Amino acid sequence: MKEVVLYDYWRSSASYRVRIALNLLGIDYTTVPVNLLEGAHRRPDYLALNPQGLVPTLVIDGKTLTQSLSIIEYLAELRPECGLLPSDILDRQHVRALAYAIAMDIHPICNTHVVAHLMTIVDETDAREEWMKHFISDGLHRLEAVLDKLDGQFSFGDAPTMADLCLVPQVYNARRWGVDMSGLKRIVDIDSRCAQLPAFQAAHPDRAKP
Ligand SMILES: N[C@@H](CCC(=O)N[C@@H](CS)C(=O)NCC(=O)O)C(=O)O
Repeated sequence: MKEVVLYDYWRSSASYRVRIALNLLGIDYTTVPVNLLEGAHRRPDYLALNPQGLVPTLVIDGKTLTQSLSIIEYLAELRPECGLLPSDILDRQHVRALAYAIAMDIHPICNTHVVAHLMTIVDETDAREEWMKHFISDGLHRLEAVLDKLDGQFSFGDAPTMADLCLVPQVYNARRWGVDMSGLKRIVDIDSRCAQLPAFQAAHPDRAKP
């Protein structure tokens, strides 16, 4: 396999998802930090790679891949035995639904450029914190209600799937913004189970920080 390169930002949850996936699959990769705070994702060299100007971007097998979930699905299809997506079509739908509840319902409204725009149209200095806390907490409580109906050690079943790859970074983010996690027992339990696994540990922002 040619060199695998992940363009990421240490605190980006979409990048964190892909780091966990690569670690779980045992794929060696090097990272190129794209500093969102310095606007590196809007510079021409990065836009040439990822015209959306978002992280992550993965270069693998000589191909340039964008969008964290489609990258994870690519890896899952490349290595079906890894179990990131279940083999059963209905189980796969359930895993995608859990992953999308985070990646499509919570994450986009809490993205850097969204909240940066909010701060240009409101006067309250604490609007950013309020916004993040509100939408992350609301989204996680809805997800908790779904997870409560499912058994298993992880989000879906007894091994990590794409759903956990989305959950763990979102929980990291929730804690960072001071979301009260007390009503989210199932989520907290799954997160601490994942935290025991080396693939999740190695992907943690504290380890990814340049
Ligand atoms: N749907 C995309 C979202 C990627 C995304 O929004 N990444 C964030 C970091 S987590 C980003 O690049 N934000 C830059 C910005 O908002 O300007 C994916 O899953 O890859």
